Amino acid sequence: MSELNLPHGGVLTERLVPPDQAMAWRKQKKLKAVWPLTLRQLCDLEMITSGAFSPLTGFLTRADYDNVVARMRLQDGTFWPIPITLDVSESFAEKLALGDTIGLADADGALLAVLEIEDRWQPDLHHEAFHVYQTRDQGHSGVARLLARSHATYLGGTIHGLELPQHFDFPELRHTPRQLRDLLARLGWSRVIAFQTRNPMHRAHVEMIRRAARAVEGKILLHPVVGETQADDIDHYTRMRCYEHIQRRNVDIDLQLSMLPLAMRMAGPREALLHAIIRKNYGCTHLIVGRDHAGPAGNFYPPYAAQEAIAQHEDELGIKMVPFQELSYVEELDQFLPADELEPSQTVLAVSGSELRRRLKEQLPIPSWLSYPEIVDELRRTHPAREKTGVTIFFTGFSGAGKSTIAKALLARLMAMGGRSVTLLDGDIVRQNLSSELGFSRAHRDLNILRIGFVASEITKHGGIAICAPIAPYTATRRQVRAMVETHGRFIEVFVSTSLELCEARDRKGLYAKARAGVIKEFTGINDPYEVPQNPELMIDTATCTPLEAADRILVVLAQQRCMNRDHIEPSMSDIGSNVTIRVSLSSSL
Ligand code: PPS
Repeated sequence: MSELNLPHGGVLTERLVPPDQAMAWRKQKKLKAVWPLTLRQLCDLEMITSGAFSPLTGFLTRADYDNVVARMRLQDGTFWPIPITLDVSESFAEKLALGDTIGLADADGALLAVLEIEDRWQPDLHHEAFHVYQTRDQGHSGVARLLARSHATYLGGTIHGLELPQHFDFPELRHTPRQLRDLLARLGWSRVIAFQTRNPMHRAHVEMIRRAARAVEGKILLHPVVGETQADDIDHYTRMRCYEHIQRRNVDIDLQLSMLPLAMRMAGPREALLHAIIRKNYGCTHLIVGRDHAGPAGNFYPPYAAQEAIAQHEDELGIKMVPFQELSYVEELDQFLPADELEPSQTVLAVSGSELRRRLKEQLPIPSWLSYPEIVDELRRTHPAREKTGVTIFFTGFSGAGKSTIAKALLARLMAMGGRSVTLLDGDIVRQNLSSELGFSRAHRDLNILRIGFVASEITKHGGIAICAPIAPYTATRRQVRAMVETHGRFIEVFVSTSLELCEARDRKGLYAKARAGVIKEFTGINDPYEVPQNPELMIDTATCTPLEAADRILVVLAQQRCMNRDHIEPSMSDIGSNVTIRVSLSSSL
């Protein structure tokens, strides 16, 4: 163990208390409140408790936070690039005083740690974004998360860990820093090169670790991030199977695989610095840093900004960087080379990440030089053909606009085509079952829509078709549902734009008359708001088309978006005018 790198700050600050103390904390009544941790916070807590975030002993206090944001240092001068904070709702924070102790629980309510509250403050999140991410642009996924999804109050203080979060996935590949250090020591490794990744690995990555191992005569720690990553990243189960294939394929490389429960911020250079500190805490002596290390989609940082940041702080960090340029495949040599080793006469082949994803989705061939067949097979298993991808068709509009009627017509069309499971979550049906205890206040409407969104996203995840037909009057809630569903498949928002006047004139349920008479309060359009969708995939006014015509227009959009096979819908894919008639081929399945 002594030959491995020392932890950042000199010692591992593991925070787990002995089992008898943990039991005492669980039984004692002094806890002021219990905060249910978000996934991000759960990851951060695990990193603090295990010592992976050494020398942190808890969530940052205000002085540490201010220093870290402004100059990448804790108050005592220790280098630390990213604020690790606990954000809680104002209503939760209001109940607390400095000096109180609160519990921190996982989603099942299991108490994982207690926090002694030393500080409580309202952070300036825009200031934090500007310094940590170098932008306030919400096109940056980390910034969007910080600004749109953080709670308003930060709590700072010391953590006492009662237990580490339970993981049932690949438990043999999950190590605390101490466990990994012990393992590396048993292997007799002293020069250990960490490879950070949140993606599947292909042949270029293998070339990279091979070159790194050769260059510094070290062994490889394959250290994939399996905490919170980007919403559209490939799930870590698939990735882990891919990494295991890499290991089996390359037995000549000394390679240890271990999972890292980090929540990534996609903060580019600052995040790369954090990655270096974490790997140091696990005993590594080197870290591979490639192009765009820890950068989000959208070119927010120059391609080699992370390398420059690490180079600048390498001495103080005490871990060495193995920098890499992008590797390109040279056809004549059947080999990957960095840009500075390429000859102008050579044929360089490249497939971008997005092109690879497209090929997987469209079931197109993946060149053998790019990856190994078993990795392509794994990825194909998790990228079903687009026509088999789950989809949610989400209607929104006034009561009586025609949502349910079109939804039923669409259901009938889809069922007639066969081959897919279709579920209708109609507003009224949901109100009778899933949301029977809810009324029509904003809070209750939001809850109702989020429940529908949850069920729809599960259906979508499993490759089904969910048709939802609530009023869903609020833009922000509809957006939340879209985000939930798009993690797993497609989301088609259909705004049934039938005018309020027509809905009221129809008044099929007699509800408008009651609302006008004041018998029904908070009735959408009469005495409650409806926020018109800005960018729906489709707008349908039932004043100008029949339910079956409307259903057919949706089918065309589904086909255009490749949620179903074009061959099954005929004839015109381009004409989505209100008069379009589409013949559905009954013999074929989706
Ligand atoms: S929401 O806002 O999305 O939660 O509403 P939703 O669940 O879709 O409403 C379902 C049906 O409830 C009837 N109803 C009302 N609608 C709006 N406002 C008030 N106050 C209200 N009270 C009862 C109405 O018939 C809705 O069904 P649809 O199918 O839209 O007519």
